[in-house]
Amino acid sequence: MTDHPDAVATVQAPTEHDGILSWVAEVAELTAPDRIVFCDGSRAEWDRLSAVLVDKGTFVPLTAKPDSFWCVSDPEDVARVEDRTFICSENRADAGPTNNWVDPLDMRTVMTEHYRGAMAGRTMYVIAFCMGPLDAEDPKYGVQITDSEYVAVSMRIMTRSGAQVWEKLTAGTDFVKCLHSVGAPLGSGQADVPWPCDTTKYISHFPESREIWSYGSGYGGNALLGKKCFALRIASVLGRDEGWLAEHMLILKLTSPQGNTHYIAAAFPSSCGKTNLAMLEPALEGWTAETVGDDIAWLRFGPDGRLYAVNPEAGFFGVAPGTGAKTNPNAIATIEAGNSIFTNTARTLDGDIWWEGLTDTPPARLVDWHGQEWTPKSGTPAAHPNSRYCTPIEQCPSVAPEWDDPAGVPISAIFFGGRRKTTIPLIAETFDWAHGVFTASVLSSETTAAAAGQVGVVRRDPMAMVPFLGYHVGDYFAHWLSMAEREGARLPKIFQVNWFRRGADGQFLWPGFGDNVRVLKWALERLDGAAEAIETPIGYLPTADALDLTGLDAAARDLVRHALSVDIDEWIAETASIDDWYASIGGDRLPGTLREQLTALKLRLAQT
Ligand code: GTP
Ligand code: SPV
Ligand code: MN
Repeated sequence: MTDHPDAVATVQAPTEHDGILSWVAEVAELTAPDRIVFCDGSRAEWDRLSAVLVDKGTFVPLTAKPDSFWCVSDPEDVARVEDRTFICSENRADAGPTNNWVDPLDMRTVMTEHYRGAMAGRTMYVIAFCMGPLDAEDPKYGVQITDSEYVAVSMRIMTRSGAQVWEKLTAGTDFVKCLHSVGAPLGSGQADVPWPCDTTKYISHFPESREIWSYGSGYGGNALLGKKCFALRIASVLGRDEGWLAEHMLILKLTSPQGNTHYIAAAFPSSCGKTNLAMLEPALEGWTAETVGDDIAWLRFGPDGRLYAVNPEAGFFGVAPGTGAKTNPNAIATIEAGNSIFTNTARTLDGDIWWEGLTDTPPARLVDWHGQEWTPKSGTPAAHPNSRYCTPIEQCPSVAPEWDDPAGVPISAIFFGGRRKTTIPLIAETFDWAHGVFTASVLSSETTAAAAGQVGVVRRDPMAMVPFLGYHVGDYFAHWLSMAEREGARLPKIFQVNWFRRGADGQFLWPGFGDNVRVLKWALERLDGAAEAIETPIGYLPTADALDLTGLDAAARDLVRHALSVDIDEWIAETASIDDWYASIGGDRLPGTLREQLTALKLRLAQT
């Protein structure tokens, strides 16, 4: 224990790490908080901070679930802000064409003025956290400074944090500096608002110095800096430099009726089905699915040349709408256990939460995500489409015992998917690693409410990572391709999937959710060549009979045939759009292998 004097107050810091203490003092001097609290991550602290949030009117305690709270954000602070997210690399070229870039010195200058006095009237919390298991060989630590109690309690759910981490963060230990302010200083005597934030927002990353500066937002992906900012944007740079991959992927353990276990990883863009697949209840008898992670995977080579996946997080920050007892019973059971925060869902009058898809029919009266009275006649969604639940992974009934294993789990297959009404079939197996990387590099999806901006517009989202890359997308592709050059590498097979293809009537062609196990079953059978496939220009697809459709009726089976079809004209149009995408990356950074893959695809399509 060290008595650390600084400009603001004398605080008992639970560390003697000079780098942390001097940084905390420097930030306190700049942001001028009333007091500094070093978080210990205890239950008592959770109780204390949630009581503060209830007092402020941010949290409404739920009586229907233990230790759980409902809150609504500022209506302008409901999602990630991609146009305000910056990769401030020393050289503009290193951020690449998919990121916003500002010179790091200019960004520091501008943001320093925003931070000046920004914590006045507030408490500054210092949160030590670790992304991934605490006893990992090379644990990745972060320290987040924030002036938001909401962020502090959410970080306690989403990361390994508190006393256990302070203990490990001994003098000289590396950590990522994560600075966050909601940007809403309080004058003396000024009352706080339930959701303080600023209209100006910056989510800035300094990849060379491994720092994150976030200002103006309280929303998850903008404010819980361990998640997208650290575990994806900064970690992608660490992975590039250290020979591993930080990916927007779920991790799932699947066991067949014969007792064969495989671990798979799957990358889908935001709000495109990762959490639901990570928790699926298999529709096929005898299959077991267990959850290792639902949003982020760190993939490293093991001594046997296989890729091992670790979930760097400790909680779920899941999309609420569409989550119900039929679609995702494991998510429902996880939140029923309590200790959860619900943001921008609706609330019932008897102390519970509700959202579209939780039940078939809504309650007669609700408080909606604007805090207004709502009835089914209101004509507006009761919950925001990007409303979220924040809940501990350990409460999930389907959690795999190895979810916290520092060695990770060996990945047999990787799935890339998006939300596409047309073109992309239910499943296709890629020909080899290079073709798999090509397929992932041209992944596309309709935009969702997870990010501010237009919803439903098709965009390229390579590896579902376009909003989360800390460096040049062309270099990232080269890094993916280089995995195959590692001596002794035994890489997973790569598949492409699309749960969201629609018929002429606008209805989904595939039932999705628990039925997705049928598709995974075929893919796993392909690993040892047991399942039937036909070769198409885009990859190997299941024959009509190769998918196990036991229990689906004739009408559903008909739709599956459509979901599996490869429409050559649609694909020729797709390759034209891929030309534009690749042109935007630029010839000097796009690996030649991928350009050759595109040429080969065009040739196969022309010959069909
Ligand atoms: P992020 O947390 O934003 O990264 O999203 P995610 O990829 O984890 O998406 P999630 O599983 O939360 O699903 C988003 C939405 O898609 C929810 O409304 C789900 O109900 C819906 N969804 C998920 N899986 C399926 C599926 O197989 N079929 C259909 N039709 N909808 C699905
Ligand atoms: C996503 O948008 O992909 C999320 C939610 O998983 S957030 O953490 O807010 O980015
Ligand atoms: Mn995500």
